[in-house]
Amino acid sequence: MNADEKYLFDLMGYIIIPDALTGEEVKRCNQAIDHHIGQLREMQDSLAGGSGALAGTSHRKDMGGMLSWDRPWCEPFRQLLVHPNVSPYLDTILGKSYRLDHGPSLIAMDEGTEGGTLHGGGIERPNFSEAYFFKDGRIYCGLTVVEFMLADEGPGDGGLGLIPGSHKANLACPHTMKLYQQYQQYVVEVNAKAGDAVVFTETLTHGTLPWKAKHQRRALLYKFSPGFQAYSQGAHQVAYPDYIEDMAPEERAVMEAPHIRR
Ligand SMILES: O=C(O)CCC(=O)C(=O)O
Repeated sequence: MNADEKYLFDLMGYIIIPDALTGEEVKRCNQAIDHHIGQLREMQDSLAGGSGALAGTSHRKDMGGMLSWDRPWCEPFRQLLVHPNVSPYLDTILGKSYRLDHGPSLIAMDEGTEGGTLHGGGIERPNFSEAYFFKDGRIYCGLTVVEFMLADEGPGDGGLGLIPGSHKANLACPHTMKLYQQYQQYVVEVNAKAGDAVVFTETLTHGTLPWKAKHQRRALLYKFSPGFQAYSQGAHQVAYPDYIEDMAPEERAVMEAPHIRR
């Protein structure tokens, strides 16, 4: 990650890495997804928050579990955890020894699929797991998304939308803006090609614009955290020692693996 890219990420809260993946890598991911297409599920609930500007004729489709698929299907997804075109960005943003917090998950949208409300950002950062600040020449960032595009997202298609700079916002985003009903000119529709990767801090206000293109949207999301902290429990199945059972609930709470407490 060079000095210009660092400046842009700090300024805007996101950066696009063009051609992060080769055409062959994109093809291998898409073939593996096609092989498991029966696992793609349309969401039961709407993400549009009742907004007419985000409404559509169907809900978003999701799929997960790629890292546990049989070989060779899992392989392209495992390689993305440490991809040489992407890890240097995560090393800079999260520090070396970053960890997979959760994911990967696929977002798939067919023509007419509704969007999802904008969320996160500014004062909505609930705690340090999603913090963003800059100190002594270094970026300090909590939960960070790498969104690998497995299909083109061109102008007017919809898809990933975000408010540049909102990771530093000090005031709440207007509700009508989160619903994409007002101030649409300040919401950037991210345009990227299959193979590009968009890296953004989860504190950036972001969401999904209704999908208008004829082809299926496919975006693959990995969510990373610095190695020392967690937003979720990640892949860890923590085997607690037996004596935990004998502890008072408040004592037990202190023993838990790093994860977001709700
Ligand atoms: O559609 C997108 O790419 C954004 C997804 C999103 O908002 C999220 O995963 O929190």
